[in-house]
Amino acid sequence: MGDAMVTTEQVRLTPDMQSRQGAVWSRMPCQLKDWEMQVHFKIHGQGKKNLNGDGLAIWYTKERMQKGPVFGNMDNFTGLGVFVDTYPNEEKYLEAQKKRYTPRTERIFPLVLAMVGNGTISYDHERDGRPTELGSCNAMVRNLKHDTFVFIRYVSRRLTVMIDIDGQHEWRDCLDIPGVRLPKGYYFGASALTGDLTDNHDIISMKLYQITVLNQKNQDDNEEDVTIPSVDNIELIRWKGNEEGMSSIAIFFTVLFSMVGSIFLIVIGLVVYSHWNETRRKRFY
Ligand SMILES: [Ca+2]
Repeated sequence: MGDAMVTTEQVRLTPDMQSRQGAVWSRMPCQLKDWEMQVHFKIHGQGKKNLNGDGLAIWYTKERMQKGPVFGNMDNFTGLGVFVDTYPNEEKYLEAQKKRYTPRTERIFPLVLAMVGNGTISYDHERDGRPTELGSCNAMVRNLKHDTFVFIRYVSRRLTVMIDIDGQHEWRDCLDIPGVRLPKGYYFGASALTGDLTDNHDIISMKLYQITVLNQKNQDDNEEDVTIPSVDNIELIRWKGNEEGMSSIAIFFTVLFSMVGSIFLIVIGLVVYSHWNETRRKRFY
């Protein structure tokens, strides 16, 4: 869909041109409980370091074929997104805000990041998804001569992402998160987006493997089916903008209590003043 071009060698999600977005989606929902997805991709373009973007995303979501701002896919998605983010928006965002805010963890770009959405959570593009990040790692993936792969494994509710980008045919750990609950019957997809900054975002192959886990049958039978994506021990927060600032409700109550407090003080003041006036009058006459 979108600006994606299908050739015999690859699906070019976006060409190395501004303001493009494209995607490919599976037609069939995935009914596997445990699976592995191996994605062979290539990101390359004319842009010099830090002047290219924005990256591509691999999806396992309830929704499919919905254009939007999250690497060419819709925001508030339901399911899993694994992003290969090639442009550090947060750096520029903090510079522009003139904030002397130092992020807790330094992140080096290009960045591979995983996010789980439950349909109400927004991806914060300005901050490269930091508020909703489950895990991430650095991956120097641009303009390489050798093949580059990202590997997503979802087995026994454990999400593991590995990368093979050094041309050594070795998987390198990127992130590993237990307790990830993803329903069956979602769709696989890949999408990419360019803005002012550009790159060719190519998908060469996506290979899905069913994984069979032994000795887990009894345990699985006791677990009820997952209907909404979630991650154990992590609250998938709804992102509302400035995390240092006050929310509108907080501002409302602050103003309300300030007003009530001021009126209370004025009333007390008036009572004390009239009482003092009276006693003074009594003293003089
Ligand atoms: Ca970014």
